[in-house]
Amino acid sequence: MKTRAAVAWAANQPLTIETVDLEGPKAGEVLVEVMATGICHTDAYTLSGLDSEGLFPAILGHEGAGIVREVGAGVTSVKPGDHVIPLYTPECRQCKTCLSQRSNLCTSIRGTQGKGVMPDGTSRFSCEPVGGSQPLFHYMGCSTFSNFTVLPEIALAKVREDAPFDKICYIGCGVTTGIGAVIFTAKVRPGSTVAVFGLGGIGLNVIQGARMVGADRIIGVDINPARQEIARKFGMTHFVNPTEIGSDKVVQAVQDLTGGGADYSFDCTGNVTVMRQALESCHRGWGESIIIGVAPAGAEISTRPFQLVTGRVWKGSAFGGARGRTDVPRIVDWYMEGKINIDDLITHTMPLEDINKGFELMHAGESIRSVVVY
Ligand code: NAD
Ligand code: AHE
Ligand code: ZN
Repeated sequence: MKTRAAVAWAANQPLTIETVDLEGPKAGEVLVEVMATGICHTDAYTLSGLDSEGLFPAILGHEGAGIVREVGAGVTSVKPGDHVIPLYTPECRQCKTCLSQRSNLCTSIRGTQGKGVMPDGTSRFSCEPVGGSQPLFHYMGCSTFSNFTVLPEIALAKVREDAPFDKICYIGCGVTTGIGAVIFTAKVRPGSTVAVFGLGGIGLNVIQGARMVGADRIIGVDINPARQEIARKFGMTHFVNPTEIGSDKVVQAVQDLTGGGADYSFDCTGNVTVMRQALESCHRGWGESIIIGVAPAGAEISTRPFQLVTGRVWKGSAFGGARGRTDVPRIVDWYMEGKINIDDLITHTMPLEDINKGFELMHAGESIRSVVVY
């Protein structure tokens, strides 16, 4: 079949809208009509050429919601008409990691996913830009910047049908990543102090997660002063702007506001200097710092080992530690029950033709989340 898609032909080039050929689902695969997709900073990161797994030409996008249109042989967990959220972290429930119940990092298809192909090693997408059909790479196993896409069955969370696609697409990455990092990864306790570095599409969800679990003080750190107002609305109690006080004063500022250091901190910037600040802002003896931000290929983190010897813990979180097929439908329920606020974080919506505008708004710090509605 043919589908409309935004194609990333090369790093740092605007996406172009193309009519793309899409092969139908093979065994264990599902054809999904994507109804809406968010634009996450990770899409911009890969488009920038700094992703060590970045491949071109590709169809980016990993934060979608849509409807199952066709299933391949042997598919049993979804059927045509079901509403679904694509999962870049699938849940096969059979691999060593899934069975361990100790991590959400399902390994069953991670190898081929990182190579931009389906589990059988081939792509379902191709395009003829200048004559001659050329395969296009899938992205994070999702490619939601295409109106139709094909995914493995294990990479789909079935969700309730009354939930609006243009809002719940954000649960496909940002909402789950932020709230999940609080609930599943850090397991933040009521009454805790929390410091959140980077108040964008992820950090604001960390803040609302921290408020949900009853954190006492929630410190937000961002170089964009415009983030203060919306962060307070989501539960931030104190704001630190590194540009105003000097970035070398940030650690002390968080320690002063938390009686010696935060119980938990979260990096939501992808900047390794900020990751160090987040760790060192934690309380001696027990503070835990969670890295959510994705850093450029080759970047490394550092700190004095004494920071860890004296009890601070450094860990990371992918997709908020959520098990997609199990947890994502629950998070959709939380939204529908009014327990979490998604609407106020979606600051812009646009048709696919304007997708590059969504990237521009992100880079200018003007949007929290842009959503493309097909
Ligand atoms: P975003 O662009 O919406 O937000 C980033 C925020 O960080 C902005 O508000 C920006 O002003 C702020 N910032 C930048 N430099 C800063 C600094 N030096 N100090 C303080 N604040 C600073 O991006 P996002 O969509 O929220 O994504 C944030 C990061 O999380 C990205 O690196 C993204 O790739 C990553 N991410 C990781 C996962 C995961 O599963 N681990 C999932 C989604 C996104
Ligand atoms: N290809 C990247 C990996 C970047 C990364 O860490 N991705 C996160 C999700 S970001 C969503 O916005 C993730 O899930 N990581 C675990 C995994 O298995 O990829 C790189 O840097 O090489
Ligand atoms: Zn993302």
